[in-house]
Amino acid sequence: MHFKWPSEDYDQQAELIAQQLKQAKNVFCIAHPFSDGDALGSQLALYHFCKATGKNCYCLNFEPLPEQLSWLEGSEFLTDTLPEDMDFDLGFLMETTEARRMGDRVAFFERAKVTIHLDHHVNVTGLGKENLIDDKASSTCEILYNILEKTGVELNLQCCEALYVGIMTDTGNFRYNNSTPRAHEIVARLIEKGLVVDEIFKKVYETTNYNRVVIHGTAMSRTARHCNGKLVTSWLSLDDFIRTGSKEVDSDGCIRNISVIKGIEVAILFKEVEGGKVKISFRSTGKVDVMEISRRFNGGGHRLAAGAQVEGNLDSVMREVIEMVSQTIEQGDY
Ligand SMILES: [Mn+2]
Repeated sequence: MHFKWPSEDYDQQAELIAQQLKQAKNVFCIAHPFSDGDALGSQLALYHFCKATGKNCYCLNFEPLPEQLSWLEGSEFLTDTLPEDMDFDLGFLMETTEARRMGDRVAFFERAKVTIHLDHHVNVTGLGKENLIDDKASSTCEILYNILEKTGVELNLQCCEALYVGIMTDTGNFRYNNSTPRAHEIVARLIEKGLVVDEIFKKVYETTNYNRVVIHGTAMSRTARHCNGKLVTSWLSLDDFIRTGSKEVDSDGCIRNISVIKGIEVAILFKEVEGGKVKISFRSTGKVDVMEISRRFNGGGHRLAAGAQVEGNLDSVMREVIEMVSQTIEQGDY
């Protein structure tokens, strides 16, 4: 079941989860692999809330954090195991569209007496005993805020900061159309608690490294046009990452650089990753439903931003995807 804020159903569900959280003693949370601001923000906000209210909270995370996020307080307590002898009252699954994307980490979810799934993606099946999924929410952090608000507990600065980073990054700095009145309302409350927003902005967006600039430049220099300029693409190979000494997280945001070209409908970035696989990121400027396209490659996401990961070599994957998307655009089949 999906919930839409504001409604009585939403309110009741948020209240129910808030009560369960208040009563819980031992809590853990998992989010999707390769944390973004919303995945990590929602985990750490829950952590700070639990810590402040005398609960144990374990934030499971299995990959290195991007530098732009690793400064968030609580990041140092991320873990990849749960204590064997602990009974967990609640296990949260944040920001996860489907179990398949979670791999082995789904096994952790079974350790909790009650599981709770929070998410804001489209067409997400609730994987928890309790779910609060609202595809109109700006972010998972917004949904978590709505729950924490119901507890009546005053949120501390670290919790507010984590929630703010989630909402800020998922709304593209309050520019995308998910920057709803509710998102702004929540952010206003968070700022009231004393957040220094320009410092947060600088840490997230203006702390870059040389490798990042070089890998972005590499992707930009390979921008190619197809379909009379309605489709633009670029690519990065494993060799590019090795040659420039950059990691995959350094290429985050590359697709934004190429999707700002006037007149395009779709932008695609192909990234070769370990294990003979290619990661594909899709962006639409409005007309084309790229979530629908990514589904054809077993991916998912949102209507305007989606992704997939497929097996195959970079050249052949690129050829196949570009041809398919070109046909979709030419046929006006979207
Ligand atoms: Mn999100």
